[in-house]
Amino acid sequence: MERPASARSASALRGDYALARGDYTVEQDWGAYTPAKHDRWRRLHARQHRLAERHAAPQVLAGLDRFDSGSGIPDFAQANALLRAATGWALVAVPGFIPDVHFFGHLARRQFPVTRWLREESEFDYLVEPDVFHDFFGHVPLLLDPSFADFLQAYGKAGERAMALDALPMLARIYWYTVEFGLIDAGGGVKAYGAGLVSSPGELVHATMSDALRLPFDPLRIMRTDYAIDAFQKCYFVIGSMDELIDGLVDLDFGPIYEEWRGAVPIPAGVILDSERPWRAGGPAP
Ligand code: HBI
Ligand code: FE
Repeated sequence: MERPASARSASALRGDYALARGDYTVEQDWGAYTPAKHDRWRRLHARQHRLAERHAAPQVLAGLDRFDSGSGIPDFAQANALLRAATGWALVAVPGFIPDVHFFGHLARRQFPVTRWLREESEFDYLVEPDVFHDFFGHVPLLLDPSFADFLQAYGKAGERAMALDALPMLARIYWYTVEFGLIDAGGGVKAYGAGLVSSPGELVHATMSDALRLPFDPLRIMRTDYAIDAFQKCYFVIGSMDELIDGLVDLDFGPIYEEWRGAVPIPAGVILDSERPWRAGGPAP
């Protein structure tokens, strides 16, 4: 099985793709995780959960509590029993990054690809490629939220269309600034729902507590905005409710947007346009 060219990490991919099926799924092989791996998971989970209690969105915390996965690397089959009953989603184990066409295809069928390997001790604080901790602690809890679950499937379906229109980079920005680095402020202050924030000790605090540039959620603005993959984000986008994601996506007519903007130079991350006001607690600045 050839290894997919990863969209995000310069280094060669590290998962074992030899046993991957045609859709890039593999067995999780939960029995193969060593006590040392489960111990590392417990330490990662304990540290991150303490930060998540203060800085993650309530929907994320509710999902973390329902999966209750602090005692060791979770068995995806057990997680799926809860997940299928709640929102019809199921986790599929993958060796790591998989080609866009397969990734979108899984999301369109309410299947979330979760990397099966856990980071090394030397990567405790940061790694470029998503591992099982990033995916399960960062992404999976929100799959229990019905509105987010609907959005993510709609995103998967939109991805298949974006590929046909050669506009994948624009749609990938939506994933990046919401599913990976999204912020929500339902009135009680800015909290993180994006997995890249929820699973990161440093950026979770930075995104919610620093004077970072935060802008109101705007799908077209996001599709025109560049991003960096190996540093803290230079800007974040804030929704007021989870419904904004699905509402913002289902009403978009991507065809004309792609036609107009596909070849445009992206807006550099961190730039604020003349017509824009940063997000302030309680809504966009006056
Ligand atoms: N594969 N396993 C995995 N996890 C991802 O988050 C992922 C991927 N392939 C492609 C991809 N993300 C991005 O290109 C998304 O924007 C689609
Ligand atoms: Fe991710």
